Amino acid sequence: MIFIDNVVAMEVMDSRGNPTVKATVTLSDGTTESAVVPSGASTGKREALELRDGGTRYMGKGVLTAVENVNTQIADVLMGMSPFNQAAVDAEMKRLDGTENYGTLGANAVLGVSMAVARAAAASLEMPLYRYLGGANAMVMPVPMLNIINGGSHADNSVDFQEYMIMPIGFDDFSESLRASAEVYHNLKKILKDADHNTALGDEGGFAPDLSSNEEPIQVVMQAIEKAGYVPGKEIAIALDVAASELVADGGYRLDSEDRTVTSAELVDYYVDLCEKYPIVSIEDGLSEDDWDGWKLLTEKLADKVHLVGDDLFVTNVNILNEGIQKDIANAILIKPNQIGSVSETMQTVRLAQRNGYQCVMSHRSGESEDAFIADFAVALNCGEIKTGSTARGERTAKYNRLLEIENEVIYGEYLGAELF
Ligand code: 2PG
Ligand code: MG
Repeated sequence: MIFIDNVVAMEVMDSRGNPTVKATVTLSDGTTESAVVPSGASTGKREALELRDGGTRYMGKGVLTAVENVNTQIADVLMGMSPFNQAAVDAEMKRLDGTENYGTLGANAVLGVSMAVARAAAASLEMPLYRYLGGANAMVMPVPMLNIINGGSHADNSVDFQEYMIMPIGFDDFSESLRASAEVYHNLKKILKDADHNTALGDEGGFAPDLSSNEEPIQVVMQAIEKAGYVPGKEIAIALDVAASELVADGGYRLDSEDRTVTSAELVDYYVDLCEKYPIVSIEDGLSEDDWDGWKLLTEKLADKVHLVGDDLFVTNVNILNEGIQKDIANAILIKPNQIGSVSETMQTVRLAQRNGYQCVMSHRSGESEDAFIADFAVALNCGEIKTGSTARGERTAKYNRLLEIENEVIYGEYLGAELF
């Protein structure tokens, strides 16, 4: 019988120059696989704990304690276990931690090991990761959401909304969708350059120009879609991540670039107006994680035509999602494994979402690495959508490039495109 023979971790660098955990698992048959944990900037309050060392080293962001937790406590309990029972491995780490949010070991320690175990199991069986995790029925190639204008806490510009994304929905397959998206990206760069805007990139590979309202980026993206020769709304649609939890101030939502503070109801009206003017098919975190009344209003007004995605709102947590389902809040969920801490718990949340008709969007974090685990994971869970940045910066393209490989292997695969809406 093949068993987990060794578990070790080390501190490596993420895409923002902060340290993160890389875990490596070795099996008794000699298989060795690793995984690197991502890290967010606009994090939800109820996310699992990301354990940082504090002190002066790396401005307090070191992860040597998390690394040590892997090398000692986690390694101790996992060694000898089968790598082919992911749930048992994850449950064992949960038991060892003893808290709801991985407050003892750190979700960064646990997730790294959880992902590395899945990878090692797949490699030992000579299966691609998406096939191991998803089985014979893992066939859906996700529609990408490409964040081509970055704002909010991902860029030092004036734009309040965090992400302006394009969704190539009018194409037959993933690779054509990616090509069209890259063309829009290049046209956007030209438009910005011609208008004397800065074309430096934000954390997720999108541009980060100073624009004078939160609507102007949408107009610029519309121009870029057209300039690239595509029909907005039909071939390429628009998605937003407002990350509204970051805008809460003065008893409302502060829109600095527009020099005004608005109520939930006013913000919802703003979205309704934007959705009438532009082909917006998805709005993530339109309201803050604490504003469930606002979310209810947003859901009532827009759920029949737009995906309303809960990120900070649900933090990939099965219990919070369940509360949302009961209260009829949102109709889609962002799936970030590090918000909840293990592969099995992420899958549990996706199952609940899918049973209840909530669209799942597999997602990167703004702090990433070359690890493309989420590309395989999106296909494994037939998510249908993936958000992993623009077509620039290696940590973002690693995921798209992995999806291109997967697309070549998946026979009888589907690319849902406009069918999603
Ligand atoms: C988000 C993410 C990813 P962060 O808000 O959806 O784009 O950002 O990782 O900073 O939370
Ligand atoms: Mg978000």
